[in-house]
Amino acid sequence: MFTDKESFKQEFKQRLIGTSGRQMHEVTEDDVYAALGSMVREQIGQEWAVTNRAYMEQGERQVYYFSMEFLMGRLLGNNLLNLNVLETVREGLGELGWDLEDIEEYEADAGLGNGGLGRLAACFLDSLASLGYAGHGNGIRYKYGLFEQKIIDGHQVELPDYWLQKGNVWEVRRDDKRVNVRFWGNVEVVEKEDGNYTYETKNGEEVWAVPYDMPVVGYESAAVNTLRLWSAESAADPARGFGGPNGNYYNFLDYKRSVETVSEFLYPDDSQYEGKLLRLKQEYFLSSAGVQSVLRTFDKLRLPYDRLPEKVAIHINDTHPTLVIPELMRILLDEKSFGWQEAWDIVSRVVSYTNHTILSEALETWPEQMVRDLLPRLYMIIEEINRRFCADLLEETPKDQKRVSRMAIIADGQIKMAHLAIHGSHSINGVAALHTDILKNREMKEFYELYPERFNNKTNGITHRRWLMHANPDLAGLIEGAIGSDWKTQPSRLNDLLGHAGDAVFQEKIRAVKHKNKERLASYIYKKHGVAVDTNSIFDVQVKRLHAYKRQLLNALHIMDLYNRIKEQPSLDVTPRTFIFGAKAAPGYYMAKQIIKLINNIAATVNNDPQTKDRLNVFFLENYSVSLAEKIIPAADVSEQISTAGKEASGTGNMKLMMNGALTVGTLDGANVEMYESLGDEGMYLFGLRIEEVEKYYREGGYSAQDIYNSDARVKKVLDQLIQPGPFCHHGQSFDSIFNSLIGHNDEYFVLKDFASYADAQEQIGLDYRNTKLWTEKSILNIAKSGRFAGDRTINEYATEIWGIKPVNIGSRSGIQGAR
Ligand code: GPQ
Repeated sequence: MFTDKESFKQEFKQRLIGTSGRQMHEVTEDDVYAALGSMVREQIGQEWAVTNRAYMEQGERQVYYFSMEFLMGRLLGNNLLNLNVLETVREGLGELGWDLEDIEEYEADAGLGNGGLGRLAACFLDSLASLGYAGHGNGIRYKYGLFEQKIIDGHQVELPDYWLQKGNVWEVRRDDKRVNVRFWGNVEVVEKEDGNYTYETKNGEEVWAVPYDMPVVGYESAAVNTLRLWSAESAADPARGFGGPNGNYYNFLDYKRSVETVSEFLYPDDSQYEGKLLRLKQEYFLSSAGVQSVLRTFDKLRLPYDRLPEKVAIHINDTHPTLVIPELMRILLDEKSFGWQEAWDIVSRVVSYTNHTILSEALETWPEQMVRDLLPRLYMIIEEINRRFCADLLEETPKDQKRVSRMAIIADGQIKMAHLAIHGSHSINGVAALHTDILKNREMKEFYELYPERFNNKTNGITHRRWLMHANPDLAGLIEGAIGSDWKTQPSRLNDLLGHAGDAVFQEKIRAVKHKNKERLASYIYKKHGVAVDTNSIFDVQVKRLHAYKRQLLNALHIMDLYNRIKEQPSLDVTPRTFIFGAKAAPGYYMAKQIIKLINNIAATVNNDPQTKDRLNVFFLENYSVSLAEKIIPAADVSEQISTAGKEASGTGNMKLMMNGALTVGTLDGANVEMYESLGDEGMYLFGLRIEEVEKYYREGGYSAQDIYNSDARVKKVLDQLIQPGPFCHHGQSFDSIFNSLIGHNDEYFVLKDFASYADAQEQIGLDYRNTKLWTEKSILNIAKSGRFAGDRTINEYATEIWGIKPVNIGSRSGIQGAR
């Protein structure tokens, strides 16, 4: 491996020719990416082996983070950063004539997740490795990641995301670690060698789970952890002919294809439950393959299984992998001969669970019959878990059969996965203080009363390495110049910036960095939309999944109102603003797709109207993804975090934008509440109903949206524009369904109720932005206070309070210049 720039260049040139089979003057940027990737990957491989040996030898507890989603994004830049060779490589490549940033664009975004939940998993992996914890990811290697979004005529169109097309330099297929997963079939009682009886599932469909491992490199730590992603393949068993049930070649091809669908694609729904059989198959596939592989690793320690909890922690990211609970029970009961109580004790000491939402439409419940057919043995076990649980509940409160029915794991023909997850775990956590309060005191109140010691809060956090150091290197450099580099390993030290908040010279530099980032984004927008954006305008950003509760609609209606006001009074003094949206809608979510269309109609009008285009611009940037987020977030002045209070469990984009110096306009929802604790009114623009008010309206059957429509002329005008020909409905279009959700269905998300207060906050923002000194001070305050929302803080809390693990001593990273 190279130790400095010259040796890098030397080695790289050789490798480039070697891997591409071309002469230097013939190579493409694709070739450069491939060569650099393989070179980095090889270096990581050395350290990976060292880490794995250290973990084995030290034999400490290891954590396995089970998640249906890992939204990793690109890895080249991050791996270079964490290996501490980013600058060396950037300079070396530059001298050879390539720009590292351009080369990074050749990597496909690993979009194996929908949004916050999947990206959180990716941030956690980064913190685990960087802090030196033995913590690994366990997920599915979807052949197709989250769909690619195209905007055609203002509408979202979905295209498949075949991210593996050009291969994936980071992964290693491990055939020796393959396990088998069985679906369907019938459960038989069989006699064991020792004369006892056990259960075995016969027939059915056997699927190979083949792991592809990806290294997860820590920053300034020698740890290289593993993200293990499972791929489904058909068991082409020669003893059974072609493996298919009917042993004929054509049948075999059908069979192979049907088996492979298990890991074919990621379900594109975010916080929305889809009760599809294939999704259940995916969940069991991940749970079973993951558990089997964890146990294989444990087997190497040659310890009895009652010591499993000392060595293994399995964390489930929401309820999607809850089947690890009955699956581990199955193995302990049927294969390891444990009695029920002993097995249950082991399982619940191993498993812990994070809840990510209280939205009822997101809570998973699987039809009993579907589970019984697909997973007959697991169904028996879940039934028994439920039987015992209900019996215990009834013993506690013999007169309260209703409580038992409410809390039961199986009720009304449905299996409630959250109930199973809570009952089978030793820890249940929410993802922000407010969210955990709601879990304890409302949604899961009776479970909290039953198991108070299990419930705890772990406010989310994000990796400052990707979201600040890598995405915004100029800001990182500026911070380093002001306060040194301790914050890179102790992000809470960002707080030291407070001493510079009032420093005029520092402020000027902060503004210059923001401006440069805005120019970069502006040139991206110019490439995509052909519009030259005014980089002195406020860059007002709302980037997140499209959901009614996140209220992109509130933002859109406000822009329509601004437009109307300028049209009515052309001399109106509004601070020029560029509204930037990025959002994918679930393909079947009609209302969300209508809102995308509406935003694009608004854009077409305000960007082209000579009276508004110098003051109002709107861009819906297509295909929001991790790599696009890395371009947008550093350029943001304003961060829109405007969900209906009580609906957003935490939010994590709010933290990324804060860390990059954007000021938040937001409701007291999710982690905004904790941001506000740190920032106060000087650092943040609060508006809207508080959760108590929202709850009160819900209890009392809502407020009257119609009243606001009748009494607020501005609101009335905007709403009428949704359904009448005019600036936002062209060629006979009409946004009836949006109008109806507000007026017909009485505005479930309080968009109209919060409109006036939102418009006021936005007006204040416009005024404050003109006071550059004040604004910059607020921006620095945000950066300084963002250390609290670094994932390292979160992961340290999980490690000590949930998993009971300490960093592993691996030794030092060697061979690389500057590495410690
Ligand atoms: N979240 Cl249940 C998702 O992104 N997908 C999901 O399926 C569920 C939750 C989000 C949640 O909406 C955000 O508020 C959180 O910040 C995020 O999970 C991470 O906890």
